Amino acid sequence: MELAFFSSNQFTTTFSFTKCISLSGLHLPEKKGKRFIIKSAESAMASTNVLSVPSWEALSERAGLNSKVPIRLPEAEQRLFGGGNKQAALIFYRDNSSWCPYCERVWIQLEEKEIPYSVQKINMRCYGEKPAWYTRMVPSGLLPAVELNQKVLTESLDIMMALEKAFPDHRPLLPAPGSAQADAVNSLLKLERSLVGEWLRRLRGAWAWKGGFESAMGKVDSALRRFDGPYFLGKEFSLVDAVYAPFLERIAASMPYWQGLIIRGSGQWPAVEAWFDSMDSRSSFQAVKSDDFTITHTLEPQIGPCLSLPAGAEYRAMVDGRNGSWDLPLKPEQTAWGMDDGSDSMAKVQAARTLARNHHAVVGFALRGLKDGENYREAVDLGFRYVAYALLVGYGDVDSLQELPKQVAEAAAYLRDRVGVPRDLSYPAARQLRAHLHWLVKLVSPDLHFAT
Ligand SMILES: N[C@@H](CCC(=O)N[C@@H](CS)C(=O)NCC(=O)O)C(=O)O
Repeated sequence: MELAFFSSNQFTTTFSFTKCISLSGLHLPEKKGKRFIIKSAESAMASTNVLSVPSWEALSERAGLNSKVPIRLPEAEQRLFGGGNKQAALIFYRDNSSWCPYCERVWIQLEEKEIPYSVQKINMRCYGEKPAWYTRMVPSGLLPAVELNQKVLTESLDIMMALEKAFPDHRPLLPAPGSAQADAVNSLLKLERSLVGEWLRRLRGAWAWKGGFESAMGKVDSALRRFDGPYFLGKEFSLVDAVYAPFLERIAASMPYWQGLIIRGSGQWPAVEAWFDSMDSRSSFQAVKSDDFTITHTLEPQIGPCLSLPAGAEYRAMVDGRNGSWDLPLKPEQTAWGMDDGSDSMAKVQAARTLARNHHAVVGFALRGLKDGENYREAVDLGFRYVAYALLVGYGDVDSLQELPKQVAEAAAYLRDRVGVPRDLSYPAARQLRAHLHWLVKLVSPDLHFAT
């Protein structure tokens, strides 16, 4: 996975769809007076094919880019909760790919408490040096950090405790002192650390601790029953849930993928499953949570190699689209993310809208996957317009796409494998975009399903 490629340059030119022409089942509108010449890579002059497909302007209009669309939470630079004269009370420094679990727990807390904040995104080390001003401010370079009343706070748990104290008028996420719930908080936070330790040992293949992970999960499941769930401290969501969420999410995606150990849907830890269902009903968690593909493809750069067991082969095939799971039409699918029925038309519109809004950056990003990428810009641009159109109107077998150079398929596969959730899109929209890019890959170059 690479840095975010979906920048937020708006594209608002209007262009109406005109008459439709049909290409082997896919009805494509023809842009008046202009057709697109696809140039072969070897020679920019050698035009090999002529195809019609809507312009990005027309696609933008069709995707509703001219109307005001709310900014997705991962893209927001400021969260004022109600607007008006409110000002950000703090600056939240978090990683710009939305991979960091420690940032995620603070993020959930800020959203749940509705503390007005502004966001500064900082790269993780795997993307290179951090900005010097950040390491001057936070010498360890670690994320997250929060700037509150001219003080810089680090260490996610310390930040969370400080926010509870500094914003008593915002929904308290810690129980009143003296209650059984208040007494349980520290041991629950310790249990979270021990669960994460067991998970990492198991995932990295340290078999000396065999059984340790299951035992820790059993303790978490029991802890969730202590106050009758569904959350750790009972019926109400608390800071403890925000602390557990990022790692339980990563556990639920990584254990089935590498080791075939299903967390959500196996019935082995029912209180944990009920907790996930309740968390899914919260808009904070819905907006910040990731999906199986993003988690499993970004974990190794962060924690090192994971032990891949044959027991995980089937799940891996599903997550990586190797068992037909990316073929259109998408079927309902249960993953660690939850249930996605695959037919959400708004998800398709969101995916098309993001593609149309950021088409220049997206095409440029996908060209990085090619040798001499710039030579193929026009062809890749055309292929991606087909994808946007298919998302908005429907896909089909477009014979003429087979005549596109195979580099279009390579670029589409490169992009498909780097769409990040929640950074670029929500999971249902990302799933649609991946599947429609996969459709293009298969049409253009049937031998190249899994290029990257
Ligand atoms: N104990 C710290 C851990 C923070 C941490 O490890 N952050 C990681 C990201 S998940 C980090 O900033 N790593 C440096 C980097 O990759 O840039 C906390 O709870 O805040």
